[in-house]
Amino acid sequence: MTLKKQTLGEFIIENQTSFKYSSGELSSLLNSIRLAAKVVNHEVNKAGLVDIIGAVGDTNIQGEDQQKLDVYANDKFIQTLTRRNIVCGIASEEEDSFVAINSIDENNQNKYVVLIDPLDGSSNIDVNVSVGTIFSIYRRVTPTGTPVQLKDFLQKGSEQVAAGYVVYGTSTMLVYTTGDGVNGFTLNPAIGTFYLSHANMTFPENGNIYSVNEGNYQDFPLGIKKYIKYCQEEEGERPYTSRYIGSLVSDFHRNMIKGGIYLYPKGSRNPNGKLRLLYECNPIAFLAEQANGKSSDGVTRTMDVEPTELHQRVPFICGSKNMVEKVEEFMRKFGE
Ligand code: AHM
Ligand code: MG
Repeated sequence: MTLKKQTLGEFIIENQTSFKYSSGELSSLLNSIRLAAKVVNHEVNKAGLVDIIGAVGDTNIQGEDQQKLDVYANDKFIQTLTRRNIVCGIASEEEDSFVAINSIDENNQNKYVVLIDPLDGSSNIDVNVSVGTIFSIYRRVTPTGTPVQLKDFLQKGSEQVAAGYVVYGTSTMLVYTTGDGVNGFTLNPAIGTFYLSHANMTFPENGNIYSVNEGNYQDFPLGIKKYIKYCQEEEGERPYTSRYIGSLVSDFHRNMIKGGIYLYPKGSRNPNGKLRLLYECNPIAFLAEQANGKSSDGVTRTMDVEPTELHQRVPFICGSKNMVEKVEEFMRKFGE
């Protein structure tokens, strides 16, 4: 007997009641992200056709301007969430400031804000390597019907109500959490439907993969340098395998399935690391913790960091629990 696969749409509806603030609003929001993801996926899949359909700045056969894919993805996610009128504000890695959506209208009772990195790892597009979208959802802290404010976005990661990513890889997957575990859905491109393919995803407690841009080695704090050497030593399960795609979602996705750790530490060139707390680190940290993994800057839990600005960067170490704890041990011992 073959079991009927559950679609993402069915899953969202069936799990709506288990969500503590259930009002259907979060379900509509997740459905909009699902829709925008399909549209962006379609465009990402055409990326290699640039010589045929035209380069950035050209006008295509339908008379539309060709956009850079990260700009396209940003527009699509913002448009979809705005037109359906289901959030009161959006902040994006691609925008200088947040976008308020009819939040001044007292009839607008939308209580969620979305923070998004519409196309992360976009330097990989030109070479046909996976990229991703990362999203993070919070309840606004200011009253509904009043203008949305910066403080609605500057919330600690521990306040997230949902987070997830879409990975545009050999297959396209949407992976998300609403604080009740992590589930992954794979897109069947022939019919444009996401199906539950990875139920209840969890990190193995230990792993043997480390993902870091070792080109920055000289720049790293001593604790991180010592940890990298530890990964390379021959003892027990070690040396570990090095795997670095340079696309956070893909590196994280692989590590969650196989067991591993991702590191983007600080360095003299990037004094706070490279990755953005609100658009990249917090949503990935929420997924990691929901999947029995761990995330910190080497000392402090990522989701406990108090945000001070929208585009804030933090060092980011995330993955299998025991591996992250080992890095923290090295940081305590050797520090800078
Ligand atoms: P982006 O937001 O400009 O795409 O940068 C984020 C990406 C991550 O996906 C990836 O892990 C990292 O930058 C790679 O950086 P580097 O090339 O410095 O190793
Ligand atoms: Mg990014």
